[in-house]
Amino acid sequence: MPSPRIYVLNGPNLDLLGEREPHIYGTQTLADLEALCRRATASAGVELLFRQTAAEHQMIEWLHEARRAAGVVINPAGFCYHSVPVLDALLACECPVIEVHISNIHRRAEPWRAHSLLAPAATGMITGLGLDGYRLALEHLLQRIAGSAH
Ligand code: CA2
Repeated sequence: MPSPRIYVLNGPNLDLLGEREPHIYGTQTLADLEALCRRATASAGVELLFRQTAAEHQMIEWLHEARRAAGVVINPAGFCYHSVPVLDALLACECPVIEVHISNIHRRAEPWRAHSLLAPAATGMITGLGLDGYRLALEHLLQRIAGSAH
């Protein structure tokens, strides 16, 4: 049997993690985030696909690929404020989807950041816990996978 697949998908500008706005997004880089996600899943017998893109079509293709995966963790970044195509791709996912934001989108200086267009397509959302939000999302997915195995 192939290992269950978990996708961790990151949207536009998250490749700048650790380089700018450390007071909001911290000092760790995208590579550090990938390492954290790999550590979180290392002994669980799952395949982790960790990706980042600024291209909407690419994100949609990855979501199509992930439709029947074991789970998706997505930080859609700016896509969550305007992308109906990403929303539709998320709605087509048959697996649990956890939307993660590093910052607390409800506490940001710009009130518009609080409203994610994608939230109705998510199983749950973690916002404001920094990179730890990804670890918690992965832990949750691993528990669901373990629970569905018996
Ligand atoms: O808090 C988050 O994770 C966000 O999804 C990040 C998005 C922002 O538009 C959302 O409101 C909240 C922006 C990502 C920009 O990422 C940067 C990271 C480091 C330095 C500069 C930008």
